[in-house]
Amino acid sequence: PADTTWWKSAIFYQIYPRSFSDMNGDGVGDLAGVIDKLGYLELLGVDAIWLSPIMRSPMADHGYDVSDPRDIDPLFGDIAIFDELITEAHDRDIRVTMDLVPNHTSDQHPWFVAALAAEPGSAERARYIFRDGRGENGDEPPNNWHSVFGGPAWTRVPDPDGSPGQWYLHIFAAEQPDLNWENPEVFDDLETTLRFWLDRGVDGFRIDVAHGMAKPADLPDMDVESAGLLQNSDDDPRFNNYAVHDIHRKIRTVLDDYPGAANVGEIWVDDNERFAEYLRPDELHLGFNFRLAKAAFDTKSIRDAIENSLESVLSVDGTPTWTLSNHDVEREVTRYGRLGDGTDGVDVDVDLGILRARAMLLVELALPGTVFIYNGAELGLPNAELPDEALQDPVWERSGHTERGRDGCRVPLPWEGFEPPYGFSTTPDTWLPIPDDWTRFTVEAQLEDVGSTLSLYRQAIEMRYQRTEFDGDTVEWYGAPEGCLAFRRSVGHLICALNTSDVPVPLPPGEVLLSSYPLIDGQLAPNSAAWLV
Ligand code: TEU
Repeated sequence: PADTTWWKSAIFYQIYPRSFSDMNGDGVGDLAGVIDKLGYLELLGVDAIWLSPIMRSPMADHGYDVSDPRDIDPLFGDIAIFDELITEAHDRDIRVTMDLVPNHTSDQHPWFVAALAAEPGSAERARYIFRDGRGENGDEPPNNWHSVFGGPAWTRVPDPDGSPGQWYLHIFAAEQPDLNWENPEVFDDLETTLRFWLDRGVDGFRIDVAHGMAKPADLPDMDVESAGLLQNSDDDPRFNNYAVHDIHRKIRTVLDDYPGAANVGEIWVDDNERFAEYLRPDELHLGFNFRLAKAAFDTKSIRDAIENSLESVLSVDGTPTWTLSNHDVEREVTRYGRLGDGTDGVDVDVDLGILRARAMLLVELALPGTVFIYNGAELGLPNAELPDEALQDPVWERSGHTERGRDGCRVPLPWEGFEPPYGFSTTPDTWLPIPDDWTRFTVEAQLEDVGSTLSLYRQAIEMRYQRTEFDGDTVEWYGAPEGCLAFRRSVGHLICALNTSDVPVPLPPGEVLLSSYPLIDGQLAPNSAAWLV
């Protein structure tokens, strides 16, 4: 706790609790499983964990639909085991941050249950966003907003007397009604939640949809053409409304009562200046930046992502963050291994994807700032191909089975052995099936193999050069051959070179510390990266 700026250069490890480690044999990961694997996380060398939601939830969106924000869902454990996790993690110098979902609640949250039972215009309804419908009988949604998961962002509910009534807003699934952040009760309750967990020793939060929350009072139609189904347009009225900054300032005043606690916001905002606004000194400590995760494996995309990320935070003295994947996106191995259009029957070359993901981990860990590693990335896991009947993500249902959703990156982790469930659980009946050819991805197999992706992660994390406070350190670019990039940290002086071309290329001058693939006659191999000093 003495070190209040640890988050400026930390390596966070994102745990998707359902899929990390299952100790009670129900096929779903739990907090006892996290405690059991703390030794592994220490070996990996991470500074902090971020737990995807573990609060009480009916699990319509696997915990991103919270029905009691101040309790642990029984699927994962209870408050006592959570307290034990905090103590044991802190004993190992691992900080614990948790996901917080302030944009919406579950439809089973007592507030929403009360809202449905109450009259339109009541105080109960004023905690959510209820509106009359358009059209003659109010049977059309109040505006044209889409749910991010597909379909309209509005659902109609009956009045208490049973007659057709108002509509409520849900930017995500219908089971996730959006809160009305104009209502002071909403912040007061969030403050109680923040203090509840901070008082137990939590080191901060990952704030879900941190660019959401505030909605424009008149709820204007969105431009469906330009916004599409995703919320990445900076003009999308569903997101990035200016009043959201007041909310972040209020949250910050609470955090400031707990020195060393830090928040990272999920901010899908492309514009550099608008992104930077979230990182002003009285708002969020950190903001997720998805540029690297969205960049293709080519040097122009990667360099643009790095430059934009740096530019957007350095203007406000903020800390850059880097992430290659999370529980919402396709795993990097699959992204980078994607070949043409799949018409020849093979659309992903997993081995190629692994080579490239190994190269990118060296790029990511060479950059100044904070890194977020999604569980399983350190094993080089690809997305799993799942049969239709296994799919659970609400995206699958809501999109009318046109989008397969995010289950493929959420499959339980393989720990040991030669067949599913690979030590994840005692039951083979895991919540999502684990592919039966994952023996080479297990922790056990990779710990023993110095050439494994896990070993590369461990070496890179241990060697990561500038682990001191981020103090304006940035990157200086070198001229590099076609298909390559190379940069040097201005303070740390670590050099990183990446070759995305299909021929070996000369390295910048320096002593090679680490490479993602053996050098070829002293040159950097295709699809590889190296660190030098
Ligand atoms: O994600 C918000 C978000 O921006 C996602 O909609 C993202 O664009 C999408 O998943 C891509 O398919 C957060 C959580 O990370 C996600 O898991 C939740 O489902 C969502 O909020 C709702 O709480």
